[in-house]
Amino acid sequence: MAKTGITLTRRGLGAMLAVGLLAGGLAGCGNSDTGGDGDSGSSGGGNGKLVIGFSQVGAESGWRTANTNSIKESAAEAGYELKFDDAQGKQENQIKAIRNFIQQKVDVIAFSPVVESGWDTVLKEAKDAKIPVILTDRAVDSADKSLYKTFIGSDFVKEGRLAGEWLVKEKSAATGPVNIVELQGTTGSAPANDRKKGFAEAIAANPNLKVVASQSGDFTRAGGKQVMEQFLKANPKIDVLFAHNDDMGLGALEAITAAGKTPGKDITIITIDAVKDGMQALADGKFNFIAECSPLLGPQLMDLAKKVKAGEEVPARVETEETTFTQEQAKAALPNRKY
Ligand code: GZL
Repeated sequence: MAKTGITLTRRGLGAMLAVGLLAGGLAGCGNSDTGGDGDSGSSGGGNGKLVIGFSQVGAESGWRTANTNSIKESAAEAGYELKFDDAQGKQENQIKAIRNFIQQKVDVIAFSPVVESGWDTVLKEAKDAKIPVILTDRAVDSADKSLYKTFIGSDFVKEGRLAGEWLVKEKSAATGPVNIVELQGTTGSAPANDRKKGFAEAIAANPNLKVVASQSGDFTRAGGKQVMEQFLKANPKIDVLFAHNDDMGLGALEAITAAGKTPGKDITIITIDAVKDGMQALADGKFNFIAECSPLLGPQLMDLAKKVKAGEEVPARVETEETTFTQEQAKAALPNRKY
């Protein structure tokens, strides 16, 4: 995905936000209802609070739960009214929610698009209603960049590339074919498309590395287990599993052990996210490498919502700072993990 605008780190924005929240909090400290799930109260400037309509993908993974918590907690801390909708993984539910937010005349609309395509019509309706839109976590493929103010989230191509680069090093001594199976995220979603792309580009450096099977497990544990069972039946020799998120990797662990194989040893496992359960599997030696994808977008979202509502200039893209973990690094990091 082409990057435009300035990339601000989470840390830099965090400091700016702290000052903003303190000022906002003092001003709004008289409100008992500080930003929970706004299911009442007039929208817009009704009670003087900034009103954000947020459409969330669903609750498919540990990452998503942590992302939802971050957004709800940050709205409460900022004293904003949050109208939160869980789309249960369905684009039509997100479109409906966005139309509801438009009718309710919220101040800002933010959402994590479940898939990349099919948003232009509803985003045009928001633009015509003069309600600014912020993309969080996942991107859209709209050619018209004026349909939203900014994107906050990760570089998924980089996450896939980091996973592939680690594998190239890990298997540099291999003299024969290294068979890889890939559990893709939700079909059509930006993280699935981009992680697949980044990983494929990186492993091209070692011709022994071959993706012999690739299928969506929809970012869920159940999906990861079910598809891994099929991979194990159809592929006698599997050396590596690349899962687009921890949850599918955790589901695959059950299938791998049920097939009498030792995860982390018979099959090298690489995932993305670094949620607590994934980091525990890594520390326990069941996973081998994780590329982090931070779900803690709440503070940045609140800061940007305040700015777009005030008509201030914001960067076209705000990227989160992330890292990677080996088994040893996971053991050291686990005690302080926030999610
Ligand atoms: C990535 C996010 C993905 C996570 C999955 O930013 O959209 O969706 O990697 C989640 O765990 O389901």
